[in-house]
Amino acid sequence: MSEISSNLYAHLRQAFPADLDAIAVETDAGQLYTWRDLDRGSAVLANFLQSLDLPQGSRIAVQVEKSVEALMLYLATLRAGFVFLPLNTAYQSAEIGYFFDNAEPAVVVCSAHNFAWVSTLAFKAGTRCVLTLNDDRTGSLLERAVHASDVHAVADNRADDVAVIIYTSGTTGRSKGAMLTHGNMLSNALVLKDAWGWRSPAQGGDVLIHALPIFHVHGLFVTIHGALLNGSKMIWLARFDPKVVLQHLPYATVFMGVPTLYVRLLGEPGLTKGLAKHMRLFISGSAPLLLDTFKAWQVRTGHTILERYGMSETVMLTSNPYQGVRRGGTVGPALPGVNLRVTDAHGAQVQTGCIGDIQVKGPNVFAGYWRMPERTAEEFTPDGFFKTGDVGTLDHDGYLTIVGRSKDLIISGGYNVYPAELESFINDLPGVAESAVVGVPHADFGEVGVAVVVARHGVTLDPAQIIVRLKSCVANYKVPKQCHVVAELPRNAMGKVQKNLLRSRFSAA
Ligand code: MLC
Ligand code: AMP
Repeated sequence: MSEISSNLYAHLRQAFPADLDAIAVETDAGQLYTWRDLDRGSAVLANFLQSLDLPQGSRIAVQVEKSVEALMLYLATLRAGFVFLPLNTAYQSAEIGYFFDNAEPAVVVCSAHNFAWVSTLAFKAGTRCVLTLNDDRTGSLLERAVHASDVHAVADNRADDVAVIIYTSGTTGRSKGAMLTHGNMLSNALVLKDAWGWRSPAQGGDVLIHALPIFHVHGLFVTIHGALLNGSKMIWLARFDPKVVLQHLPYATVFMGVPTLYVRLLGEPGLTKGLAKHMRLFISGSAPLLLDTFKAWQVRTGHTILERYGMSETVMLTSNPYQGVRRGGTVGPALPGVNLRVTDAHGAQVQTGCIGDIQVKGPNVFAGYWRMPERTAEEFTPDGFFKTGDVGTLDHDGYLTIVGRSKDLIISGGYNVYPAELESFINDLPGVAESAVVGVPHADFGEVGVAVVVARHGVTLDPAQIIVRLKSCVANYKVPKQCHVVAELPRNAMGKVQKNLLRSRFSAA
């Protein structure tokens, strides 16, 4: 038997059910896509991409609304052996311009309504081809690809070939592109298939409700690879709407969400044990799940949420057990194959129960930051462990509890917001002397940013105007929900801003 290529798509394709005419994806608009549609649609797009005669390793940057065609474009990029670069639809021109300059994508695909400004930035960065893809199956990508063949031989990639670049914002400086290989993602998807007890079609199958955006690790990899690698149907929701999720709950078995999704679902009186009785598994991640939410979910649905932990650079790292005790407030033990340790400031492993930095090693850990060898080296220990920037503690059973972060990061509704990035935007505004952005607790988003700003001598600043200015230059989810003008920022003896004081002062507000 010939050995299967290490190309991730080859493995996903091998897991498609024998009946290719079975439904693979059902959208909330009632569109049905079979497994054959996914295979042929991605083949057409892969052939089209390859017809562009792009150099090996070309980046295909994609900023489009969620659609099944966008999913096919992802699969097409994988199977053609190019590098997929997903971009949040909320990113504005300053953010996108940076990504294009840094990644130099050969192809950019965007929504038609953004074509003017996106193509200007792309051509400036040397991109050869800018195409459009809309969420109603229109756009120049599909028009140009229409004549391509629907038969395609999957590229023969090696496990260490880069498949995806995911940009993560930085605590200092600009965003870094985390390079994930075919091997990183396949190894992780295979581990999760076992760990979460995915039921094969022969065992009755699983049906996943896909309610997340498809430009980050959670909605692009954990959900999609999980379903495809198991031959499981997806109920594909264009956006998260708790009422729509409830309508589909009786026909599904698996749901994955960030904590905000669970909080909003709990706000629906229609969420009952009866409605959730066919469900097999609810999984939460990307941000801390409050114990209150964990418990309220048990009471309302009779299900215990399985919380897991991961990040863009590593895909999934730990998971509460599928069979076994799921402990609220913890993210469970390290997944098989993941070597996880908690260390002190000198890199020595701390005692069980003590708090320290979380470091990891394994086949899932990324290949480094795109064109940033020094930054990559800084994030690894001499013995090859990746420093996650998260702080936690392991108990006697190996369960990890995340207690904080050494990186200055706010996680809002599952999206990462880096204060340093916002502070630099605020500091550039006229009349601003300095600023600090801190995260405060929020009932819906878990945490939100608050900006604290000091005016230049003799200037009167309008906090509302600062928010308006920020909304015009950064993704809307990054914009602080409040802005306060103060006389000065509290500093310690070293001159460092005491963000903890600002956090407690403005939490109540
Ligand atoms: C939207 N807003 C947010 C926000 N989402 N503000 C802060 N944080 C967020 N996450 C803004 C909107 O722009 C709007 O601002 C206002 O808040 C109200 O918006 P909304 O209508 O309530 O937002 P909605 O469109 O419903 O989106 C909320 C959400 C979405 C929770 C559904 O944020 C979401 O899909 N989050 C999931 C993120 C995710 O997939 N993370 C995975 C990362 S991978 P205004 O000013 O316009 O009114 C990862 C690794 C891992 O972390 O381990 O998984
Ligand atoms: P990202 O860089 O967007 O992939 O975000 C990764 C970060 O999200 C991690 O480093 C953690 O700080 C956080 N994270 C992911 N899952 C969890 C979780 N279950 N609990 C707490 N934090 C989490």
